[in-house]
Amino acid sequence: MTTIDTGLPLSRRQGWQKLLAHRTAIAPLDLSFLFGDDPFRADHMNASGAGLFFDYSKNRITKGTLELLLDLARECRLPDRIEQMFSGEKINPTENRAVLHVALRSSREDVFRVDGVNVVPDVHAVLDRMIRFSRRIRDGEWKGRTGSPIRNVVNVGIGGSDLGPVMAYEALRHYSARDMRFRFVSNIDPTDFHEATRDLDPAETLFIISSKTFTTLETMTNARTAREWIRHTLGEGAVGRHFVAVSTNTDEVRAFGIDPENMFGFWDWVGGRYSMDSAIGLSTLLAVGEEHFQTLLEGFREMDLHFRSTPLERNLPVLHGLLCVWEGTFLGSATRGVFPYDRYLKRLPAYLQQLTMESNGKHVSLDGTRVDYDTGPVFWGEPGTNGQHSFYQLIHQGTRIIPSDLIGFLHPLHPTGNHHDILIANLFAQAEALAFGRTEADLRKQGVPPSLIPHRICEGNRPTNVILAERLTPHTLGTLIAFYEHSVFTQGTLWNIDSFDQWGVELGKILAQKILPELTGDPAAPLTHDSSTNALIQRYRNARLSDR
Ligand code: G6Q
Repeated sequence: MTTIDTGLPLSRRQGWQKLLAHRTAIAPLDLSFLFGDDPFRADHMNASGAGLFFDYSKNRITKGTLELLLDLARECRLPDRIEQMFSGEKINPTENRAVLHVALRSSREDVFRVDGVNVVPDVHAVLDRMIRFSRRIRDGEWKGRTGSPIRNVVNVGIGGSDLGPVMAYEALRHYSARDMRFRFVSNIDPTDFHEATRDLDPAETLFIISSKTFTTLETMTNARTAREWIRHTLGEGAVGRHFVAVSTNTDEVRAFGIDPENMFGFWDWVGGRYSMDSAIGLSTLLAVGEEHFQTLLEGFREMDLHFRSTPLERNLPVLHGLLCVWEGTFLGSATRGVFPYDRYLKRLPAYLQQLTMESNGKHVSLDGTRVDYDTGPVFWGEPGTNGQHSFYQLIHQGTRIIPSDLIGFLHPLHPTGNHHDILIANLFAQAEALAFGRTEADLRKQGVPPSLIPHRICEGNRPTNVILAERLTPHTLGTLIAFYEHSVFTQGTLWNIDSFDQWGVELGKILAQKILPELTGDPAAPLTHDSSTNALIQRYRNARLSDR
């Protein structure tokens, strides 16, 4: 296994000690004070790049905090680590893999090497095939078994093979083929398959079986159900016209009955949660067409270039990542919110939840020692204005601090009366209210009865980042996703962890394989789990018996 020398863990670095001391020194300074003290704070605490504007002035930081965080990033050799990623070094040591999702959005002239071999020609060969296939589907040239064109596309996949496609489809719906229907089946719960297909005509339906390994239990179970659904109505020979695969596993794809000619490949240097711009994005391409898909890739690429070439102090993903480490590890915020002020981004929080938590939910550093600091926080969110009428209460007045990203667009996709003005007024107002709150003095001036004053005080000092772009386009979506990908990498580098493996999801899968036959086999067979698991299994066995 290739190991990467990443040096000392965070807590043994000089920079860490300095930040701890600094944290104590600035603790009394809240955001009201910091803004009062420096009327130009917003002017120097923002950065722009790849079409995004990033206002980070409403974080609990001073200029000094930022300098110390940047020093720490240098001490953790962040610039070297960035170069290692772009150079195809095996920076995922526990799986002995390069991490080269940046090659997926390369231009044809770029060179990205893995084990000395330039992977860019392969990336473009797959992309070209995807584009040719999408033309045939969208133009109605590809016919189903009965001669009907394909009008329904169902992506079957889970985790990284589902969340990106769903999120991108929702985000780019405005740009999608409105005469086609796109559905996504991920859950093993049969309801998922039933609801996704109940009103579809099999003769017009294409299934994309998206699975890097082509062995994932949920996906393969759903894929077999889909195959039966097609065979049942269209006959044995229909599978070839109604199924394509996105995978790295040709043998399993063939064994399933899909011609490898209709398989779109990717590579082990693409992690599932970093794969939405690989062939896993086939449903996105079918939905938005090649021009928009290319623009999406360009957006990713622009942010990649920004990340690779911009000095740390002006580098958006680096700044965001450092602030996440500051808020989470140094100031102890256990969760982080992301609140897009755009309905099309309704699945972005779920997508980012996997990206951030599967990447940085790690308890050992790269050399296998237990870390003695907190790593990735719980990441969660919802579209903003809906959240304002529910859980924002806790963010304003709860006892826990929840740093948040508020994402908005300067121009609406559907200009309608003053809707967009109200939407954006709400975004800005929330950031202001969270930062500066409402004081006792304000409430007295307003004549609020004294008994109500404590209930109505908002203490403020709640940190937010505001991320703005011109308009939600495929390009913007690409830059936004790459921004978060590289922020995650920045955080993982400071924490000295492997952001690209996911061993934690393995144990539950293994146990499920053990429990499944215990549920369905001899109902009297003895059970050897803990007393709780035994009792739950027994309860389910009894329910199955009563169903007979
Ligand atoms: C992502 C993870 C995981 C993976 C799914 C699906 O980084 O590896 O979410 O994407 O388990 O795996 P397959 O694509 O192999 O079915």
